[in-house]
Amino acid sequence: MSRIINVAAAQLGPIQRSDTRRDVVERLLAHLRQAHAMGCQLVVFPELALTTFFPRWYMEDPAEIDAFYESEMPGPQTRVLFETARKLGIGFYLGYAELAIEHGVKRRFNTSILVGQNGEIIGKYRKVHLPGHAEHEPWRAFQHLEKHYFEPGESFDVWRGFGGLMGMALCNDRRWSETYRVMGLQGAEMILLGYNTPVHNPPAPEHDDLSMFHNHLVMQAGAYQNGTWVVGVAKAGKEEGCEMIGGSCIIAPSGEIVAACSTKGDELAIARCDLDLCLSYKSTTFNFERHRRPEAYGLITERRGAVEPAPEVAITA
Ligand code: CDT
Repeated sequence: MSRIINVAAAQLGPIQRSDTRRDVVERLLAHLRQAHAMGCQLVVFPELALTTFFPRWYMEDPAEIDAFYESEMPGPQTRVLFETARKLGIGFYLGYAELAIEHGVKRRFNTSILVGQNGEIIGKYRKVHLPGHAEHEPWRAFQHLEKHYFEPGESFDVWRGFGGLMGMALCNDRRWSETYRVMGLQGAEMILLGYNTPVHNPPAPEHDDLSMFHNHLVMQAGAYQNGTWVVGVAKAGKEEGCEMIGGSCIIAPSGEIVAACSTKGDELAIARCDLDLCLSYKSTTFNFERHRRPEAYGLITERRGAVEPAPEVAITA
C-alpha cells in the first residue's frame, strides 16, 4: 500500500444559526467533490462542522439545545456524506456535537469521526480539553460554554487507516503538548484536528493579536516534536457577529506548513503527504525509545512534592 496520501484541509466559512443542516451538508459535499477532482484521498472538516458554534450562547430550553446535536451518525441528513465518500473513494474527518444515550443516560460530547474511503467509520474521538466555562457569564461579549454543553472525553487514540496511523483531536486540544505526545507515543503519523477559535478571548484580550501566531505555534511544535503530520482546519470568518480565525493548514513532520488557506471562507488547502517522512524524525531526533527519559520525568514530579519550602520562602509566605 502506498504511504502517500493527498489530503485536503477543508476550511469552512461561517455557518449562521439560520443555515439548515441541508445547507451545510451541501457545502461539505462541494468540498468532497472538489477534493476528489483534485486527487485527494482524505478531506478534513472543522470542529462542530454541521452547525454554528452554539456554545457562544447560553440556552436553557432542552429542545433548543438538542437541535444542535446529532443523535446518530450517519443520520438522515448526514448519510449522503458517507454515500458520497464511498462512491468517490474519499475519506473524511468530521467534527459534530454528539448526543448519546449510554446505559439509559443522556450524554453530550464534542466529537469527531474518521471515515474511510469505503464510507465506514474507522474511529471516533470525544474532545478531552474542553475550554471555557460552565456557568452563564453575562459580562462576556459572547459565551464559551463548552463545559456547560459537553462532557469531556477520556482518551487519545490512534487508528490504522489511509496506510498509516491516524490520530484525532479537537480545537483546544491543540494547545496542550500532551495531546500530541500521547498520540506520538502510540506512533501517530497524522493528527487530524478541527477548530473554532474566536479572535477575541474575553478573559485575556491581550492575547487577541497573537491568536494566529499561537494557532500555528502549537500545531507546528506538536508535529515536529512527535514526527507527525498535523492537519488543522478552521471554521472561519464572522459567524453570528463573532470573528473567528482562519489559518487552516497542513504541517509536515518537520514542523513546516506545506499548504495553507488564505481566506476566511470555504476553501481547500491541499498537500501530498508522505507518511514515510515521519520516520526521518521518529528514528533520529525524536527516537522516543532511545532519547526519552520517562524515569526522570517521574522523579521531577516526586521531588517537587517532597521538597520542603526554603525557610525564607516560608517566612515571606
Ligand atoms: N473550540 C475551542 O476549543 N476554542 C478554543 C477557544 C479558547 S480561547 C483561547 C480554542 O482553544 O481555540
